[in-house]
Amino acid sequence: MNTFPADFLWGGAVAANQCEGAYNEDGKGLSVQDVLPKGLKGARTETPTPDNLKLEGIDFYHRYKEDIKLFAEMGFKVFRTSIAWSRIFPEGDEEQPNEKGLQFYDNVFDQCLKYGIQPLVTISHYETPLGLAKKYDGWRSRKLIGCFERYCRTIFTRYGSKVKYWLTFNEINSLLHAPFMSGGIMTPAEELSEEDLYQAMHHELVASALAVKLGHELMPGAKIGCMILGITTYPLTPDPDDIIATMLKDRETMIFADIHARGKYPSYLKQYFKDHHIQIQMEPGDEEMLKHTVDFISFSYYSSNCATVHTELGVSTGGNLSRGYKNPYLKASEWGWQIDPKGLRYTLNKLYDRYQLPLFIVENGLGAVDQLVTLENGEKTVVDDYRIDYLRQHLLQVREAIHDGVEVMGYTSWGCIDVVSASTAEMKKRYGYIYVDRNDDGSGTLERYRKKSFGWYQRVIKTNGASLDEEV
Ligand code: BGP
Repeated sequence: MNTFPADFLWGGAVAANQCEGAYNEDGKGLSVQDVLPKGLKGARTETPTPDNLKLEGIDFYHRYKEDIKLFAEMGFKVFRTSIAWSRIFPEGDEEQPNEKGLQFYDNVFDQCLKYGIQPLVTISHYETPLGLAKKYDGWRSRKLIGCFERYCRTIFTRYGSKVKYWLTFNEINSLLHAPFMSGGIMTPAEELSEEDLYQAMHHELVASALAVKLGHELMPGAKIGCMILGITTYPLTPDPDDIIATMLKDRETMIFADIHARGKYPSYLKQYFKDHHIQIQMEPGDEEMLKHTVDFISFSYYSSNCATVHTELGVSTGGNLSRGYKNPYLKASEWGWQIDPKGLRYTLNKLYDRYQLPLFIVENGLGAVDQLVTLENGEKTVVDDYRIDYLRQHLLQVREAIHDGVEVMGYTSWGCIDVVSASTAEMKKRYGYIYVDRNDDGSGTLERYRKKSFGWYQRVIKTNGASLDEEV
C-alpha cells in the first residue's frame, strides 16, 4: 500500500561548506570549516591549508546550474542546502552584507525554482564565521545572537519570496559534542565546563526562536523548523537500569526538540542544572522569546545505538557524534555506523507521539566507497546496489510510519551529489546519486556521473514511492 501523501517533498540535501568550494571568492570570509582540514576528527589549523578538500568542495559554486539540472532530472521537489553565513557577512559582525554573496544564493534559488524545486535552507550548518569564533569564542558569547539576527533579517528580506522552508541550526544538539565545528567555540573542548556548553546552547536556542519570530513576521506563510541530530538509543538489555540509562541518554537529544517545540526548558533539565550547580545566565525577555516555537521538526537519521550500565557487555560503536554501544542485531556501514531502517520508523513515531508536529527527514543515507565503471556503451557509472538497498529499506519504514499516522512532510537524502564528508573530510565516503570525480588527494576532473541509484530514485519520486515495492 502506498501511503506517501501527494504533496510529499522528495529531494536531497547538501551543505554549503561541503560542496561549494570557492572558499575565498567574491568576498567570502573564512568559516570554522575552512580551518578543519581533516574534519571533526582532526586538529584545526591557524589558516586554510592546501590539503583541505572542503576549500574546493565539489565546485558547486561554479557548477550549480548543471547540478540543479541533474536534481531536476531526478524529479526533486525540494533541495536542501545551507547559506554560508560568511559569504553574506564575511567576519560575521559587519553592519552591511556582501552583495556578491547574496547574489550567489539568488542565482541558486532561481535555478531551483525554474525547475519547480523548492529550496529548503539551513541558516547555519556548521559554518559559523571564523571571525565570530576568534573574536567572541563563538556561541559562548551572547553577542552572536545580535549578529545572527542581522544575518537572518538580511536573508529573510532578500529571499523571502523564493524560499518557503527554513531550518535554523543544523543538528543543534551537536553543540554539546563538537563545540568548535557546531558552535564556533575556540576554547578547547576539554577546558569547557558543562555550564559553558549549556550557556552556549541557551544562546543558540534564543537565536533559533528569534529566527522563527522574525521569519514569521517578514515572510508570512514561511515554515521554519529546527534540526536535530537524531540519536536513537535502545537499551542493550532489559535491565531496568539500562532503561533508565537509555532515557537519560535520550534526553541529551530531546532537550533541544523539547525547547523548540514546547517553548520552554523542560523540568528534567532544570533539575539537572540544580543538581550539577549549573547556572545559566538568562536575560529578561529570553523566556518570552523561547515561546516562538517551530512549525515542524526536522532531523538527520543514519543509525542507532545502545545504552547500558553493563559496560563490560558493551562494545562501543561509531556514528556521527553519537556515542553508544553496538546492537548485536544490526550490521554497520564501512565507517562503523549501524544500519537500522526500523529505527527510523521508531524515531518518527516517538517524535510525533511527543510533539504532534509535522516531521521532515532532512538527512539519511549510506556513506560508502564507490567504484566508477565504464559500461559497454562507454557510459561511466557506479553500480551502487548497496546504497539503493539502504535507501529503499529506510523509505519503506518511512511509509510504515506514515501508515502509523505520523505526519511526514518530506525526505531529503544526505549528499544527493557526492560531497566532502563532515566528520572525516574524506571524498571517498560518498552518499550521492551523482558521482563526482574527485579524490581524497584532491585529484580528479570534477566531472559528474549518474550512478545506478540516480535512475532508481527518479522512479521512486515519479511513482510517489509506489516503486519501493519492487525488489532491486
Ligand atoms: C551530519 C551532518 C552533515 C553530513 C552527515 C554525514 O552529521 O549534518 O553535514 O556530512 O552528517 O556525515 P559525514 O559527512 O561525516 O559522513
